[in-house]
Parts: sequence; C-alpha cells; structure tokens
Amino acid sequence: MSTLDYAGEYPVLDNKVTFFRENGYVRFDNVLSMEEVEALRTVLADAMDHRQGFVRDLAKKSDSEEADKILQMVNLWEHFDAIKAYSMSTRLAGMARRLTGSPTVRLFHDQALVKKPGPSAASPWHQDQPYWPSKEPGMISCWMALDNVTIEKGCMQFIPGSHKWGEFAPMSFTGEGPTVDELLSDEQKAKWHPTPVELKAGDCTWHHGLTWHYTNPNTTNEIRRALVTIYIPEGINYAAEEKMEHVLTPTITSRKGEPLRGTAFPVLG
Ligand SMILES: O=C(O)CCC(=O)C(=O)O
Repeated sequence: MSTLDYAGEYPVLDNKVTFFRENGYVRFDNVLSMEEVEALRTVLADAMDHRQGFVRDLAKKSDSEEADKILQMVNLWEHFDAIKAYSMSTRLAGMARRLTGSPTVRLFHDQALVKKPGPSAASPWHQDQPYWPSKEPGMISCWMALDNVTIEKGCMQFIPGSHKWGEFAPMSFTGEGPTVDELLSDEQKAKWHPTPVELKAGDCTWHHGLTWHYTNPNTTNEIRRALVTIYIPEGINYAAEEKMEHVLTPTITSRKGEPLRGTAFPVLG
C-alpha cells in the first residue's frame, strides 16, 4: 500500500495566478514526482479492474456499443487511500486556494478519465459549469497527467479567455444537441483559438468552470490516464433544480441558494 501523502506546498507564483485569471487555464510542471505518479497509476489499474462506485463510458451512445471510449470513474477517493491522500492533499488544495483566492476550498469530486489505445472518442468542446450544481461560476479543476500527453494522445486544449463569455448550454458527449457554432456569437467565433497543452506525467493544467476545453481521441497505441480533481471555493451556492442533476446531487445537504455543501465535499482548509 502506498504511504505517499502528496503533502508539501507547490509554489504558485503571481504570474501564474495572473495568467489563470486572464486566460481561464494555466499549466504547472513537475507537480508530482515519478514515484507519486507511479503510485497513482497502480491504484488506477486496480480501479479499472474492479470498477467500484460510479463508472461509465462518457461517449457511449447505446448498450450495444463498445464501452470505454472515455472511461470515467468518479470519487475514487472513497475506495482508495492513495487517491484520498492525493485528492485531499494540502499540495492541491493550496494551489486551488491560490488560483481562486478563496481562504478555504472543498473537494467537489475526483474523477479518472482514461482513453485506452483502440477505439476512443473526443471529449467535445464544452464548459464544466453547466453540468455542476453551482449557481455561480468559480469552481476549478486540476487535470493531472499520469502519462505524457500529446495532442494525438488527448492532451487538454483550451480557448484562452473563454471563461469571460458566461455560461452556455451543456454540450453532449455523444453528439446530440447544439453545436458550438450554433451557440457562439460572431465575436466569440473570431476569438476561438484552440490552444493545446502537451504535458509530461506529473504536470497538470488547472481550468475555470467556464473555460471551453476539448481533448482529441487517443489515436496512439499507449494509454492516456488523467486524474481530475474539482474544488469549490467559498461563495458558491447551490442552484438546485435550476441546474441538471449531477451524480453527487444526492449527497448535497444545502438548500437552494445556500453555500454548496455536502457529505461528500470535505473542507480542505
Ligand atoms: O480528459 C478529457 O478528455 C476531458 C477532461 C475534461 O473535460 C475536464 O477535466 O473537465
């Protein structure tokens, strides 16, 4: 069993905070050591074998279709001590506090997102905020690469500055519903400049819940494993029926308009 605690501060310099505020995303290198990456890879292999908790293929259209084009496993921290140590670590919570400017943050959830070699799908252009039960924007995600990622393998791509465009409709991972072209204004289309961020294992990007982002299908013959953790800063309230149902909605203990709290959302200081 892993004894790593993912403690220790990762310094988030002012220029990184400024970049994040301006662009809605930011990258950090060497946030995890290779030993820490290896420990998470080992747990992920176990999780993929045993499939506890909420697991699905985000791109699956019907039961007859081949599964695991985009394998999503939510809240692995509830099943694996190593992921609990990682998702609730002071290192990540400290980065989340710096980027949001919030004195404390809660963990919303973690999720492994895996694109295996073989059939895989694009994660379509989308914002995260429309899927979340939060009334106000401000929640942020850390996308940690557990493999070296290139465009072809499915690294994150962002539209810089798009977190300032407001909240749009949730996009479908299976291709139904409106296209990006139908949603954006001409002015926004003129500013649509996809920016891929290739990473090494142990590097990560953070993105704002309103930032438009995308990943390619994995067309390489190596696995692409990412571990995503999402944090709630102070000042985010529960939107209740105004937003779509989220898998963690049943764990929410707030009433509509109250700060977003839940039995599954621990305060990380
Ligand atoms: O890893 C992916 O394919 C998509 C990631 C994503 O959409 C997210 O972390 O919000």
